[in-house]
Amino acid sequence: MTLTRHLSHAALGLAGAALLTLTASAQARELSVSTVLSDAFPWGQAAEKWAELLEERSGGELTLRVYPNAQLVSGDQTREFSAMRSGLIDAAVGSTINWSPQVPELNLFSLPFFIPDTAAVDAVTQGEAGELVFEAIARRGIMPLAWGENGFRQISNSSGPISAPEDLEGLKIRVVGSPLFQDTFAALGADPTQMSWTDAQPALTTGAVDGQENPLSVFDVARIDQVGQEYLTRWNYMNDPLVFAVSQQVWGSLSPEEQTMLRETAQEAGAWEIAMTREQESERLAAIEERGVTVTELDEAEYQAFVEATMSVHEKWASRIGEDLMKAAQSAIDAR
Ligand code: X2X
Repeated sequence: MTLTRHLSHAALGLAGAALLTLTASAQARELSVSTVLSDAFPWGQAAEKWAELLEERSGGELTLRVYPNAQLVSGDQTREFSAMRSGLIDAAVGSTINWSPQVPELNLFSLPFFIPDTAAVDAVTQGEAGELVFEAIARRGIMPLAWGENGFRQISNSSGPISAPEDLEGLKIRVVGSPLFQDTFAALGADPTQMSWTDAQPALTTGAVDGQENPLSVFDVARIDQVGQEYLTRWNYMNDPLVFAVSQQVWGSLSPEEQTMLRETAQEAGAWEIAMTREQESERLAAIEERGVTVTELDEAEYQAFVEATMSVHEKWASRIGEDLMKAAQSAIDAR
């Protein structure tokens, strides 16, 4: 065999391999999934779990690629929902807070001191209220598939313990870019300032803000204690559920089998992540205390003072959330 023939055989082999790869990738489909937090956090792990389960279940025919740190929206987490709707992002595991500017019903979860414990969270998400919330998301062009959980949000700051609304007086608090938070912290006498998570860490480091609020897992993993946040109050003022979702364009392009796989794997990943987040709560608290953070717990009277100070937020937001949804949520909480 001459050298030229050798070469052309080799070239043919390569072309053949390239062709095979092309055919395989034409059949297999990869969807982009946006998250705000990476897989160092339960939130990012939830998305990775979803990807892992789906790859396995579909035999690699339908896969997910996770893009953390809200990178598909240049860090602007409150644009994630719109980006999914416009087709820039296929799917997301997103926070109810970050999507609430586009889906006002999601403000239900951000109402201060409304959903007080995990039993109440489950009663709301797993019942009629949860269905109404999913319908509200679906009406805006996104197919919701399952619930996850970022967790109960606790307040921290650099200046002193917080056990009464007066302790928040004048404190500059970084809040998420959702208008309800502005109202809650203004009602408490603080000075709220909206910014993305990407901007929050430098703002805490430089002291541009005095405090922030996030679940224990975020405080722990992001080492918020290292940016001067020495005081943390466990006030469970709101829970931040996550929603696994996919754009309706993408949903409509999937076969019924693929739709079932996508939904079931999201539900499994969500249940797995919720259980893990809740189980880890006490270790996280211990780790945070060990690092020298002063943790404040509220007694019943102290808690009530916060409830009363923020009642105006409920009055203002109930109609935007919707009366039927408010009623469904309230009766689920009462019956838990
Ligand atoms: O920005 C935050 O505080 C975070 C990471 O918890 C959310 O995306 C809601």
